[in-house]
Amino acid sequence: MTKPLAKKLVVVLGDQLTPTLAGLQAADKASAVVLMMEVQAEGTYVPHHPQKIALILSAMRHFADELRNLGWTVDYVPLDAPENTQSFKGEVQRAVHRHGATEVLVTWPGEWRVLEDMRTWAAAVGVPVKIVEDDRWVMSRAWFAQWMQGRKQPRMEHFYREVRRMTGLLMDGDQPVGGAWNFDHDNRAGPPVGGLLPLPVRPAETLDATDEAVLTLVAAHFGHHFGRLRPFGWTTTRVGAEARLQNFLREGLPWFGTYQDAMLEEHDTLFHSLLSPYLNLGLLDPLAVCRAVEAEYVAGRAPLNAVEGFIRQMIGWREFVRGIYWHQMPEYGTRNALAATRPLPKFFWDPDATDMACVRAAVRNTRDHAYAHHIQRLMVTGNLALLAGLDVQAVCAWYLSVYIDAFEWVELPNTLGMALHGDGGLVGSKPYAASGKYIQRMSNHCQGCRFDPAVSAGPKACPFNVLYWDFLLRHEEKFRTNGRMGPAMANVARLDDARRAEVRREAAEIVEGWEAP
Ligand code: FAD
Ligand code: DLZ
Ligand code: SF4
Repeated sequence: MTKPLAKKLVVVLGDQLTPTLAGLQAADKASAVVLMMEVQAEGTYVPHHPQKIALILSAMRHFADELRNLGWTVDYVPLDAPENTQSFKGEVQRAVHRHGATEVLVTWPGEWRVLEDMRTWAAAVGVPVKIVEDDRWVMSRAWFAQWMQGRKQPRMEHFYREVRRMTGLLMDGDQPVGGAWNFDHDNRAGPPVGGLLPLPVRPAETLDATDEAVLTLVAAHFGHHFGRLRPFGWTTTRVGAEARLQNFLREGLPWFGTYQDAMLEEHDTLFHSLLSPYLNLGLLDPLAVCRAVEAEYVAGRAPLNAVEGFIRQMIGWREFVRGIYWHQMPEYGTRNALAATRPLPKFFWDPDATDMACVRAAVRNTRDHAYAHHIQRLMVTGNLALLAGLDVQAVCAWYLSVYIDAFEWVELPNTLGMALHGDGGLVGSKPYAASGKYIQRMSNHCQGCRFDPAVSAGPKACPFNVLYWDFLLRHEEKFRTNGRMGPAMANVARLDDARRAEVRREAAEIVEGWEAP
């Protein structure tokens, strides 16, 4: 007698929208059923920005069609299905019964929280649940664990060189193209003035019926969350994401490096690619994107500083933070090395509640587009949170909820580690603490601000200046021995007692003057 075929239920999550996903490859198209589920719990465990929820749900619906066209049987549970239990586990349980499945296959998720939940599914649903490794990464978790062995201070730059060698990206034999691994010194120009055409702010997208249905649904269920739902400028399909990539290669990449760290009051995106949500959802393949970017250099259409800078973000930072996340969780999420506990002020949800022009622009961008570029995230809101000692957990929850591309594997190391130094120096060797002078150099925000970046005391003083000195004073003991903090700590050491007391008093006045939400 032949054994009856096992009926597999393949679960595909909202950030696993890749036709070659490991979980799909491990199943037989002819007999398996793919389960995709929209659940309220995933929209509310932190109050995600409505545009982020809309992007994920609409991209999921489009991907379900893509899979059906490829011959898969897809069981898609919409958010408003009357019997929807609104949780992953509840929906997997119902689907196992519905289809008489004998095994559940699921690909490794993007968040520790979801992995922990998955580990309870088997007991709840009564059939084996196999979690297969996500292979959409250049460096596997296992490779990273080995690389970490014996390293107390893992450095992204060392990791990045390994990945360059491994992939051959921008390599000339065993040497880096152009004779250097890193061209960051060419990538620190202030804001562009005249002559240059910045990347257009997201061209109006033709929303299809699927997008419109999702936007209506999201408005009804999540419309009260922070952030505007419309205008909705994100593309929700693989074809659309590829078109955005092509647009970036032409319009943004040549200037990406030079203006990578710049900020402009009147332009929210400058030459940034805005590709992170598509990469993180699985609509774009990171390595294919890097190869396309490298080809622009080879063809002479983009300079090396731009191409190397972009590739470093992708195979350097993006892969590195993912490695750190899975290597260090769950303990990593509880770290708070600088004991930062102050509640978030109102202006994190209301740009009009602050007079700081740079902060207002970053929060406005976040509210309107669920987006802020890296320097806004790191050197404006992140820097402010670091300097003011804002609560690490609350800041991380804010970043996870408000950004279109935020999944915990990438959000947490960037926020807790890079921006807040909450991991004590695992992601970055020194805190990215900066005064208003940095923001003045890299942006035109200060020109229209009621504060003055050249002033460090009194009513005109830029709050970043006062808080910067207060931060260094608060952590003087800790950073005294950090070589990379040397010049800053030498300046702090020179402050006399009267100036120290003045800094502390003014810093307290600033943070205590911030309105609560
Ligand atoms: P570009 O500037 O065009 O960069 C190209 C690509 O490089 C990005 O699409 C992204 O995939 C990758 N990249 C660049 N920097 C990083 C980085 N530090 N870590 C990982 N990938 C990087 N990125 C997220 O994808 N999700 C997040 O939730 C997230 N949270 C962040 C929180 C803080 C506090 C900080 C400082 C950074 C965070 N980043 C996050 C990294 C970075 O800011 C975004 O990837 C970038 O702004 C996305 O916009 P873009 O596609 O226009 O990027
Ligand atoms: C963020 C999110 C949201 C808002 N909604 C869903 C959903 O309805 N269904 C789904 O499969 N995933 C959603 N996600 C993504 C998850 O919260 C989570 O980040 C991923 O499952 C991690 O792999
Ligand atoms: Fe920001 Fe200070 Fe410049 Fe105002 S003066 S925009 S607060 S850095």
